[in-house]
Amino acid sequence: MRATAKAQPNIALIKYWGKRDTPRNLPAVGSVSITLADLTTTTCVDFDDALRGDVLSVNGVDNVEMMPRVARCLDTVAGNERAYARIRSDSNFPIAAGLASSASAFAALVVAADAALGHNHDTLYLAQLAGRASGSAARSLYGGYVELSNAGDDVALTQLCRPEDWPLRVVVAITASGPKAVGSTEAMEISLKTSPFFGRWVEQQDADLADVRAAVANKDFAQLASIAEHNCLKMHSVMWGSRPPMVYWNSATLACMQTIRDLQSRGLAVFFTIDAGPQLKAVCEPDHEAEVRAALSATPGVEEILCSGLGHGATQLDHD
Ligand code: 2P0
Repeated sequence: MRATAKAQPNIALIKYWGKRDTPRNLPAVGSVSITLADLTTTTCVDFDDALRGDVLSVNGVDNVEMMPRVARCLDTVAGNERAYARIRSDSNFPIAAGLASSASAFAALVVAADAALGHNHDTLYLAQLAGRASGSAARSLYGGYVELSNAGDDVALTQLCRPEDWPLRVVVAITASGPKAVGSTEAMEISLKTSPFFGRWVEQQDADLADVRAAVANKDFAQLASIAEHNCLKMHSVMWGSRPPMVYWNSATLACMQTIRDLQSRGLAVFFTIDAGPQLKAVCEPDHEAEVRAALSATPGVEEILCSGLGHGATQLDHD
């Protein structure tokens, strides 16, 4: 009972920050993301009755730290009476550094586990299961421009636009490659409990979602840029206003923001977004990618640049 699946991380343009139901890991707000093409996580799940416990390796190294979360996710797919599994997960980009590695990891895990069991559940159901493990992972089941909405007592997902219908490019400036100080799950809880801006953040999200939906429908880059930057900076304002404050940026993150502002003032179609980590993600029209890449590479403190197009949702690769 073994299968392999591949999934890509996604970058939120309208952010998920905060939960309305912590035990079920349901988000407080809807979100919109773009699924990447070139950053991938490949996960093999092998359920084996001979095993005496689950075994996880991440990028070739045994990992016990992630095991409880991975085991809980497998329980939701296979049930509590399941056989133990050997799980091997490999990513071609830095993990746990604000590059949404948990999104691609749990999307690939759910698809591989479902395929190994021969269940063939539909994409929405698998997305809902992936979202239980990591809210953003639900979006990586779908490709292109993806909206996650709160629907009844669960989430619903919609592909707003296929990747090939608006093939923007993403240039990621890595400014620090270590793991982040405070994980997203804990940071969201702190924001909800302590940030004076959290309530306003939730109240305003539907308007931002409507604006980004319209921008994507019209392929209006300027509108997308304006609303995505606004939403990103509001999310970070919520974090900065928390107690203790959560500041994920470093000086290079700010330098990269200035680089994007300079490019914008010269008329380039580019905008930035930043998640729960110090990396800056620049989204641009394909004609401007080389210039964006060069400018970010030359920005002090940038350690590495990754580029990606937009891709499709998680897919099963093979099955024994
Ligand atoms: C997002 N982030 O929409 C936002 C923006 C980070 C900043 O979703 O607690 O790892 O596992 O559901 O999915 C990161 O949060 O959080 C995230 P959990 P997750 O992409």
